[in-house]
Amino acid sequence: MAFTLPPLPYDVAALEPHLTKENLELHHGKHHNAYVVNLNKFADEKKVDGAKSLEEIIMSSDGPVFNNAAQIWIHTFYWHSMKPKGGGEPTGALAEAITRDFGSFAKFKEEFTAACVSQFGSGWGWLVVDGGKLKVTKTSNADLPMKYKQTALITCDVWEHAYYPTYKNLRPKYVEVFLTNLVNWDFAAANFAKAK
Ligand code: MN3
Repeated sequence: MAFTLPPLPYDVAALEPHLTKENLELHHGKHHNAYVVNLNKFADEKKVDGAKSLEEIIMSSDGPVFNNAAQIWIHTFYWHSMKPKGGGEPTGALAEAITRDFGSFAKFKEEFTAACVSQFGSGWGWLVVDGGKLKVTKTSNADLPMKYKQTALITCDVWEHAYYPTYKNLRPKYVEVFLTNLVNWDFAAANFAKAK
């Protein structure tokens, strides 16, 4: 059993000025890495089958094994949910589904922002596919869509460690910048294509 920290899909300074290099060094190098170190420790202690994938561990565990495995998976997913020069609007089938299920892209943005800003304490805002329909959801701590048979398209980390180094207490500003400058609609579209 030895999980390793997946590398960032871009340079640690690539999201500046929207998320600083210091912010990503801390978030990826310290927080994300700590979940990897802890999963290896707890999986060893709990004698988790070393042949299991991260997804299999997430779906079959609870307590510290679940928490650390899910945090590894979600953080890797979060890094891919952003890209340098991200933002803008999706195109093609995903754009059509957003209009179909939210009314408009502006309505989707309103719902996603509200979910991210209103999540009390630590957690995540999500765009998911649930039974063929797009939905905005939020989860607490390490809870995640796969537990509810939903397919995740994008996520925004709203744990304080995700934005404090750049935005201090201003979570709404961070969420606005996430949607305007960072969100990776190519990643969302690829996940959407696999969900259908
Ligand atoms: Mn985080």
